[in-house]
Amino acid sequence: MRAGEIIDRCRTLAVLSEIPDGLLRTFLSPPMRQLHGLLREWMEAAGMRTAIDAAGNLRGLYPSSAETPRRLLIGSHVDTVPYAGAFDGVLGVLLAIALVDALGGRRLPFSIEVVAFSDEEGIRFGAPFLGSRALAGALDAALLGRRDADGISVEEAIRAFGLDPAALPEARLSRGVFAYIEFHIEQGPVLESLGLPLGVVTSIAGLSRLSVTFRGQANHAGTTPMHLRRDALAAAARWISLVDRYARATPRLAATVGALDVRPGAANIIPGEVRASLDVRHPDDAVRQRSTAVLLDDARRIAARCGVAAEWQSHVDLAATACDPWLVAALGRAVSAAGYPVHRMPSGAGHDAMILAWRIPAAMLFLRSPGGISHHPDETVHAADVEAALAAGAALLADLEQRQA
Ligand code: HGY
Ligand code: MN
Ligand code: MN
Repeated sequence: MRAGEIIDRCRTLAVLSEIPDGLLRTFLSPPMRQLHGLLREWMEAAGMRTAIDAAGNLRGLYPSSAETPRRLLIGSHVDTVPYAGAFDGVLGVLLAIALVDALGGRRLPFSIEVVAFSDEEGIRFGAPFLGSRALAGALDAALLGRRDADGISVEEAIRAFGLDPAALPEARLSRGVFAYIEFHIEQGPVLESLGLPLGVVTSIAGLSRLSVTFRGQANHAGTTPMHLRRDALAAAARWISLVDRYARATPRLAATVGALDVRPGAANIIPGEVRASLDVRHPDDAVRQRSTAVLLDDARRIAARCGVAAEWQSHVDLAATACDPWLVAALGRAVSAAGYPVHRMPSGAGHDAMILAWRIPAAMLFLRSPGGISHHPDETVHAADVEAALAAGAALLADLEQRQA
């Protein structure tokens, strides 16, 4: 399968959306069923047996040449952020299917399992990595009890999709899985700035995600004098500009307020309550934790000055993750064997690989992001870079085959 067909498949999947004016596909939403239908077809055409596990992950198994539990896992996620591009996540699944397809029925001394994770972005339930957590045995009761905007819990969503939460233990990684590889777009400007097609990921930045709520007093916008107001949005706005200033002054820190929910939300009412998201990333966990604590302390201090209250809830606190050194070296060898320059680099974005790394060796190969843009409809890839990733992936399989034969 050539790069053009892989890109076409990504664009075919990109129309399977919950919204009419862009791409949004969340955990076990209706478009996910259509996506499973297409991916199963493509997986089965490549010689895989397919199944959907209790967490909604679609899994394709390409058997090995002999009776062995040894298995290589290759995958990525198929859910998206709102108004997403066509490649974040799905490209990794389609590259995995193409690598199996390229074997043309030839069996390796290990089986290959391709996995399309049901939820990595965490958009529906505010908690990311639900799919890969199921493989790691970490989709716990607290997560299963989280509710979406309609009050539906994760567990109820699983049942509504026709799956059985009681079968979650069967979704766990099988005993013989020896490694996880994820192909993914870089989602940033580095490879493009260096003029490189591929990047071998050495580590993944740690990730904190919280919601910060400012509570003041809704009141009439025309009759309430400025000095008598307890304006939740005015306080939040002061804090948000401080988040931006603090992050710009802290090397390698990324801090983002990406979502604001303003209540009651009318032009002639002083905002009584504002719920702000806070996303903090850094390669060093101590810096990330300290920065998060400073920003929350600032929220409380600014709120007090504005006569409002501030409180917060943590949703994600994931440690920075080192990719497996042996796999990083093997990916480097494969990229070189495929005839491309080897560039090692950290990942600022979070990925399912950081969850799989709790249980098995995990590593990633990045493809250049033209324009350095992602989580945006303009996200794209070069066909030549998809060809490069296919060649490197085939070289990796050959290397693993030789070492295990
Ligand atoms: O947010 C992230 O880093 C990833 O896109 N889920
Ligand atoms: Mn993403
Ligand atoms: Mn992604």
